[in-house]
Amino acid sequence: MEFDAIIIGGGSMGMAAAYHLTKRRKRVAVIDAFDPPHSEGSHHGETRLIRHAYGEGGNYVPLALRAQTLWLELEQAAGRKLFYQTGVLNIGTESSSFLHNVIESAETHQLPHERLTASDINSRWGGFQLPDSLMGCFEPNSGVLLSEEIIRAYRELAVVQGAHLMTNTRVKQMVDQEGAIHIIAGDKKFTAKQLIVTAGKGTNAVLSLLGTSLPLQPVRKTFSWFNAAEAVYGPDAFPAWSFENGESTYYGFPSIAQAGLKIGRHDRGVAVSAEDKLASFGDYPEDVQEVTQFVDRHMSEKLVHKDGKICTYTNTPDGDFVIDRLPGHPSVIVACGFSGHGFKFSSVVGEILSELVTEGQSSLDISHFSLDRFQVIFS
Ligand code: PYC
Repeated sequence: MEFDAIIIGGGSMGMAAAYHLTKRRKRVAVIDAFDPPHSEGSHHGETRLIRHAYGEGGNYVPLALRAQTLWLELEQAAGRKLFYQTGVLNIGTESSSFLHNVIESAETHQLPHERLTASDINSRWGGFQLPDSLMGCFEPNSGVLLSEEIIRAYRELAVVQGAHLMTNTRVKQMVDQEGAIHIIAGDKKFTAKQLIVTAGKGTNAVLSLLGTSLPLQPVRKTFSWFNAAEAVYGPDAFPAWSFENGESTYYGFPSIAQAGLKIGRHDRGVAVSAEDKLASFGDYPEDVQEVTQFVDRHMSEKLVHKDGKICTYTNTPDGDFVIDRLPGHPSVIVACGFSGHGFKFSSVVGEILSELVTEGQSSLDISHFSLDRFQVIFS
C-alpha cells in the first residue's frame, strides 16, 4: 500500500496530523500500537489545560493562540463540546519564574489577564485557601480541553476523510531508501514519501529501526480526583489553575461533568524506560499522600481522594518540544518530547506536521523545537 505520509503513533499529535493531512486530501496511514484514545500514553484522564500566557516561555504563545482557534474549529467540525472556557489562574510566589513568564507573555501578546493577590483569589474563588506569600495571574480566555474526546473526534473525522487506520499494530521494520520509507507493520507492507513519528514514549523504539535515538526520558506521573461540591468546584465556580511555589509544581481542573476536582503534580515523577510496565496508581504511598497534603493545605474544603491514574510524560533535557526532520533522514519528521505540557498544542502541531509534509515548512516559527539544540549535549 502506498501513501503520501505514514504516521506512527495515533495519539494526540499523530491523530491531529492525520486529520489535517486528510483535510488536505493526502493519502495517510496511521499505525498505533494500541487503540486510541487509550491509557498507554499521555492523553487519557479526560482533561488537559490550555493556557495562552505561557510560563514555559513567551515563544509558545503564538502556537497556543493558533491551537485555540483550531480547537474551536474542531468543536464545530465534530459537532460537540471539547473546550470549557473556565479561565486559567496561574499561581506563584513573588520569585516564581513561571509566573513572571506568564505575566510577561500576557503583556507582550496583549492577552486579557488580571494580577491578583492571595486574598483576591481566596475571596473570588471560595474553594482556594492560599497563604499571603502567593499571588496569581488569571487569564479568562483559556480553560480545559476534553483530551480523550478530542482524540475520538480527530479519529472519526480523519477516517471519514480517508485515513487508513491500523490499531493494535506494531512496526517491525523500517527502511529509508531513495526518498521513500518502506515499513512492515503487523503482516502488511507500506510505502510512503514521508514518515511522521509521533509515538510519545515509544519514539526511540521506532527510531531504533532507523538506527538512531533522541534524548527522551519517559517519566511515570500520577493525577487524582477529589470528591468536590459542584457549587464550589464546578466549572462555573472554579478555574483551571497552575501552581509553583519554589518547592513543587501542581496543576488542576474544576470538576468537569461532576468527575471531581482533578489535580496532578507536574514536577518530579519516577523515570522509567519506555518498555516498562508502569506501577499502578497507589503502588507508591506518595501517589495519594503528596496530592492529599497539597489539597489539605491549599483548598478551603475538606476534600476526599476519590480516584487516581498514572500517565507518562516524555521529557526532553530542556522541557521544550522536538518538532523537526530527523538528521540524516529528510523524509522522516519527528514530533516528540512534549514534556508534560504538549496536549494543548496538539491541534496546531497536527497542522504544522501537515504543512511540513505538504509544503516542506511551517507557517509558524518552530525553530525553538529544532534538534540542533541537542548537539551541544551530545558533543
Ligand atoms: O501544560 O498545562 C499543562 C499541563 C497540564 C497537566 C500537565 N501539564
